[in-house]
Amino acid sequence: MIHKVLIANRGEIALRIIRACRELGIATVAVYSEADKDSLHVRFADEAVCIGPPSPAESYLNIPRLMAAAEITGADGIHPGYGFLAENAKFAEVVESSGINFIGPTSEMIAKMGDKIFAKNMMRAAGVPVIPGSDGGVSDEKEAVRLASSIGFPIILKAAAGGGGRGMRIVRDAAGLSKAFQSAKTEAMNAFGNPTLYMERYFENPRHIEVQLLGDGRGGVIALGERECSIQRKHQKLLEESPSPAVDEILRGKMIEASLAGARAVNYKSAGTIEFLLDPDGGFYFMEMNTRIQVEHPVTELVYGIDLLKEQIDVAGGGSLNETHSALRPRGHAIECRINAEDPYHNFRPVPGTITSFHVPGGFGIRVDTHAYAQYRVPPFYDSLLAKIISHARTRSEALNQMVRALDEFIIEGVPTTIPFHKQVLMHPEFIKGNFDTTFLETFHIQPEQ
Ligand code: MV4
Repeated sequence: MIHKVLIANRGEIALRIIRACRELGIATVAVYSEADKDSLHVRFADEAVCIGPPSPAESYLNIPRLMAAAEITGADGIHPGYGFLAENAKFAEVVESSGINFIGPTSEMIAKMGDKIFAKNMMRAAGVPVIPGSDGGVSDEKEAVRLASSIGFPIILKAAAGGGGRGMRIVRDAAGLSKAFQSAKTEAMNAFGNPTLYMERYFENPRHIEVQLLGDGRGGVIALGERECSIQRKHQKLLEESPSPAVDEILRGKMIEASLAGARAVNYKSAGTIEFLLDPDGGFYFMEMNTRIQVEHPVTELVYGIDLLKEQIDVAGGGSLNETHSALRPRGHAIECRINAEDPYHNFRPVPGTITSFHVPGGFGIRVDTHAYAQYRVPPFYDSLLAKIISHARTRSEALNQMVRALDEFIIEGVPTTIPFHKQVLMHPEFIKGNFDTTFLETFHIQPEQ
């Protein structure tokens, strides 16, 4: 059992964790940087500790300061949220060795899944289909040439320590391989401190589909369907939905079986996600595993009627999954729009500043997760996510219709937001038909409204 949770995060996810703890009767400790002293997570937590100046390195990424805050408040659990230190194996290890419950998987699991080559090999051994490519790292240019000719062009080079799309190079022919290999290697070294690259066959028009997992680390594991995450820009997801318009009952069954096999093979504990690439021909392939609660978790919560944060905290405290978990069935369709303080008509440039008016939509089937309020100052130091609107209805078309209505109701003044962009996506005929892939936003050029 956990009695007091320190939330090593900020923004909407800090509030989301505080709400789950409240309902579980668990006390909460907020930590905040000097830039976040007026934030709602500070107001809503039972206690709050200022951990430093605005820069993430001196606050939300600073392990000694976080551990000091946990020690002085007597927290017996730490929730990392997403981003920041959520998938930092070193942090999880420090938390574990101080005798505090890290609300996530073990540090060992985070390290294993953080090594994308190791993760692929583990999943392949568990019988999960993985993207064809090199079985290990690509040691030098000569090996890159040899491998590419056996895989066939185009290929993609990825960083073993990367993930989420950073440090990747698409190579279309042998002539481009040498330069791409060297620059990807340098970039991987600079970004992750590890130059190791691996190679895969490159799929031109994939969909990005992920399966939500929950494990108790005692052999209990469930898969809560898939999320369609293909609407993204520069590896930032903008809109997610569940179920995917591209997944039928048969494919869903196969993706769930593969995900369960993967999770069981590692005796997974906590909430986690397996990311798949779905080829237009219907083949699906493991890409990577995320060992955190994700931004888009609410679409799964609404479709499956389960509070994933409460479950994640419960299994961290030693709780087991039971027959009520195995009996969960999907109902209807949910869609999430991420509302960022960004100008979608100027390259999604983040625009910090003061929100002068703020009115949140509501009504049937609408949930809004936000830390913003009227007069809130959006700081320039962090991610620009302001709010998530999630709509849930019996059918996809009703959920889309409700979402358009909610976007129309949302009043945010003082900073530009991605609201008008979302309305344009939701009204696009190919999006409405469910006919899109990860290249959708590159081909669909949005225009400022008249
Ligand atoms: C791929 C791919 C095609 N083929 N892997 C990996 C991380 C994820 N966020 C994007 N990733 C991709 N991996 C293979 N073998 C296509 C993507 C991909 C992508 C790649 C380059 C530039 C933009 C992209 C947008 C979505 C997906």
